[in-house]
Formats: sequence, C-alpha cells, structure tokens
Amino acid sequence: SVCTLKKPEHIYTSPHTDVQIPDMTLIDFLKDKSKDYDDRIATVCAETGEEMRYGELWAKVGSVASALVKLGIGLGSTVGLVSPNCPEFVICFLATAATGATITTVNSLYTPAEISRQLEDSGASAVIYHPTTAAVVLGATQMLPPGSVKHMISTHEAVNSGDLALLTLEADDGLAYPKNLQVDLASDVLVLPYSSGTTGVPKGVELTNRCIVCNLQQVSHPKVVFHNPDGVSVLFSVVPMFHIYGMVACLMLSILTGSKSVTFHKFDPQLFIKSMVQYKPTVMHLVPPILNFLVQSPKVLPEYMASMRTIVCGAASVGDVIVKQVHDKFGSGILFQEGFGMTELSPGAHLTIMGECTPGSCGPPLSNTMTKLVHVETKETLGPDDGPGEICIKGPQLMKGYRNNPEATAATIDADGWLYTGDIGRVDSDGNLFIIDRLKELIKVKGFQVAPAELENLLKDCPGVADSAVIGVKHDKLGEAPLAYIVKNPKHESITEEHIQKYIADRLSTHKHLAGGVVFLDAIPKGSTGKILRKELKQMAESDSSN
Ligand code: 4UW
Repeated sequence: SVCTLKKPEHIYTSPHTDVQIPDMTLIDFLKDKSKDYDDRIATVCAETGEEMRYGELWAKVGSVASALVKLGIGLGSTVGLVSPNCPEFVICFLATAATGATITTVNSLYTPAEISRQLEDSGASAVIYHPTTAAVVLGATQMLPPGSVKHMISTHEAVNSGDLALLTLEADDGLAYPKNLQVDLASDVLVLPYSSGTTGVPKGVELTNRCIVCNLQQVSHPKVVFHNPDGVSVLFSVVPMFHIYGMVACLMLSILTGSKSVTFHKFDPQLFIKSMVQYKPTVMHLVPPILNFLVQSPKVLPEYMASMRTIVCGAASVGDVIVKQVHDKFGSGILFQEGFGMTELSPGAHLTIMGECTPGSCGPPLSNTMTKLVHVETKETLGPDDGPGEICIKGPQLMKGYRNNPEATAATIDADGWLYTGDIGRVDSDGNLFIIDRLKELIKVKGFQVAPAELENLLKDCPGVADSAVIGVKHDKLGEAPLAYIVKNPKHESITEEHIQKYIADRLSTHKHLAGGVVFLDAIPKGSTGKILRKELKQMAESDSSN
C-alpha cells in the first residue's frame, strides 16, 4: 500500500517524504537550479528553429527586468502577458517575475472583450503581447478606461505605434535589476491566472512565490518526475504556458531540470510530427486530445517516439484505455503518468508514481499534500467503503485566494484549510485517486476552461433569448463541449440555432463556442432558490444523445 489511512478522519496522505520549501523567490530558485547549465540549450522555437542557451536566457531576463523597473514596473504592479508559447514568453515571464510584479497570463486566443475583462479585473498597468495578438490586444485596451494600461510591449517587433519592442528592452544596461527584492514570499502575488473555480465567472487566482516554488519541489520529487541521468531531457512545450499546467510543467519544470524546451505556438499536427523527428523528445506534458492523436494517427510512426521516456497527461478526463494504447504502439519503455491538478492548487495535487501507474488513476497525493473525500451534500468525511465523494485537498500549494473576492475564497477553502475541488472521485485500497465526475459547473474543452456562467451572462443580452443554461456534454474530439439550452422570448419565436451560435461565436474565443449544440426548451429547470438544476439538464442531454 502506498498510502496511509489515518482513522477516524479518513485522510489520505502522501507516500512520499515531505519536501522542504526553500525561502526563495521563483527566480532565485530557478536561477540556482540552472546555474551550471549556461551552455545548454534552454529553448528552441519549433516555428523558427531558433535556439537560446541558458546563459543567454538569464542575461536577457536581467536586461529586460531592469528595463521594466525603469518603466515603473515592480512590486504592486500587475502585468498582462498575452502570448502563445515561444522563447520570448519565457524571457518576458521571468523578467516580469524578477521585478516583483504580478503576472496575469491571458489566453492568447481570447477575443478583445475577454482580454479587456481580465486586464480590468486584474488591474494590469502594462501588457506584453505577441504580434499575432496585436490587433485583439489593441481592441481590448481600447475598451478600458483611457490610461489604465500605461505600457504596451511586444514580444517581437512592435506592431502598434507607440509600443515598445522586446529587443529594445533586451538592450538595457541591466543596472536597475532588483537584486534584493523585498518580496513577502507567502503573501505577494507572483502569478494571477484566471479560473472559474467551482461556480461563476473566471476569477483571479492568487499564487505566491511560496505556492509555486512549493509545487515545483513537490513535482520534482525523485519518485515523481523523471530526471534524465544520462544527459539533457528534451521537453515538448505544447500545452499553453498561459494556463497553469503549461506554466509550471513546461516553462518552469524544464528550467528546473535543465531541459531543452521546444516551444509550439499551438498544436499543429504536421509541425509536431516534424519536430519529433528533428528534436527527439524525451518528455511531454499533454492533454487528452493530443495524446489521443499521437496514439491514433497513422502518421505518427512508433519510431518517432524512440527517444521518449515520460508522457504526463491530465487537465481533463484521460480514461484507462490510453495507457495500454500508448504501450501497445510506442513500447512499454515509456513511463506514463497521469496527474490531477487545478489552477487553485498551483496546480499539482496528485500524480502517479514513475513506473507504477494504475490505468485511469491520478495516483497518490504529492508530498506535503492531504486528500479526503466528503459527502456531496453533508460535506461529511467519507470512509474508504463509503463510495465516491467530493475531493478536498490540503497542502502548502493552495492558492492564497481569489483576487478581491473573499466570498468565493471562503466558499472554496474552509477554516481548516481544505480546498473543495468540485470534482467527484474515489480512492482505491492503494491510495490511488480516480476522478469520476464533476460536481462543479466548469466545462473542460480540450483541457481549457469554459465557465457556463460567462456564456449565460452573455446570452441574457442576446435578442430573442428569455432564459438560458449552459452545460458540458461529451464530445469525440474536444473531450467536452458547451451545449446551450435556450428559452425563446415569445416575441421572437423565429430565432434559430444559427442565430445563437453566431451570437456566441462573434463574442467569445473558439473553445467557448457551442460545439455541443443548441436546444430550445419551454423553461429552464430551476430549484426553489432559482439555481439552475444542471444535473437534470445533463440527464436530459444524455438521454437525448442515446436516443
Ligand atoms: N482527470 C480528470 C484529470 C484531471 C481533470 C484536471 O484549468 P484547471 O484549473 O487546471 C488544470 C490543471 C491540470 C494539471 C496540473 C498539474 C498536473 O500535474 C497535471 O497533470 C497532468 C494537470 O487543468 O482545471 C481544473 C479541473 O480540471 C479537471 C478537474 O475538473 C479539475 O478540477 N482535471 N486534471 N486528470 N479531470
């Protein structure tokens, strides 16, 4: 048994030894870990083939951080970062962190309205953007009160007039680099990604240096993460770094392990396959749709995986058949690991132990982490034979809270420090966690978050719609997809599915489009307090799809 069960509390603890959390900022921690790697390649841009060594990366971080400080950015500032994965993302992220500012990473596929909402809510005074997002970012800043965003910096050449280019910042003399930053490691916010949590619209998740450094220590425990003893690991950074999974697993863990990180703007099957042949990856952190592609596509030949040692997958339901499919196609030498994470958990909580994966499970808790299952309604702790319950997590990687939202924070983390994940799971006799359902509203499309409340709020203003409710339904390619139930306004009987689809598509990024369809109803089922009865709608959708 890998887990100890402490009765009568029924708390599952980690089989791993505790890790120490060094009193260091993320930057000092990563610099220290990679100090001997100056000559190693840190990043390769898959799109251009351009390489950057660790020595060069840290030199650029030094100059850019100094330049940002001269612009007035530092402790107390918030900087928006809107970019797909690229080496410049890594430079800008680390440089901003080095100033002591908070980084709010924004989905690079967002529409102007979505970006402006996050910039406004987070109070960003500067935005760093990739040229491919220049037009939407400009649109977003024009929706904000004039002067709220003071600096616009492009990760490449400046596109909009008046903006700064990264190259200019890289030419800084570095003199203003903050050497003795007075950060409160457990209180000042390092990163502020957005997540809807268990209910409502996306909220800023406050993660401190302590949260992030802690989770890096937890996932780099020797029994958890594969360190290549014979040489350099080649890590494919394809899951987006603006999302907590890519931010920690691809951006930070690759530096921590001195890996070569091959960055991808997006998952483009052709470029991905070509890059496998060219760079011979040894480790990949993936989401289910990409892993499914790798095992199913005849274009991905088994020999392309000859160098692979570790595949990690998670962020949405993985399933138990995939492990066998991976081993059948690519050989049993590949270590497959599934993890369970959440933005609010910085993000890791459970990860299977190297070489000991129980298919379909996310393994035991990470070091310093405790898990319990509670009754969905009574919130009473369940025993090992009481069946599935809501997963609660306690550990030093828990977020500080939601920004400016003490109510939502209190509804998520109780007085004893347990975080209610809104996921339903069970734990087997070896202490392995299985995620079996989701209690919360959240929809996961290709691992991306879609908050039903965001779509429902928008649909309130859609002409012809009297009421609406959005739920997630199973989808072959996307994992899940949003489906909208619509009650027509009697005066607009003629509105159609296309009308609703277009209304959403015109306003929200692609993963939020109604790929699950639109269904018209006479009334949305609601409880006595007016709460949408999503369970009923889910049952309705399931019986409709099986008919
Ligand atoms: N199976 C089923 C899973 C699983 C899952 C997550 O967007 P967020 O807030 O965050 C993430 C983080 C993913 C992640 C982080 C670190 C890590 O090691 C890892 O291992 C692969 C994955 O996705 O969404 C959180 C929600 O996503 C669902 C679940 O509902 C959770 O609350 N989710 N992992 N293995 N569902």
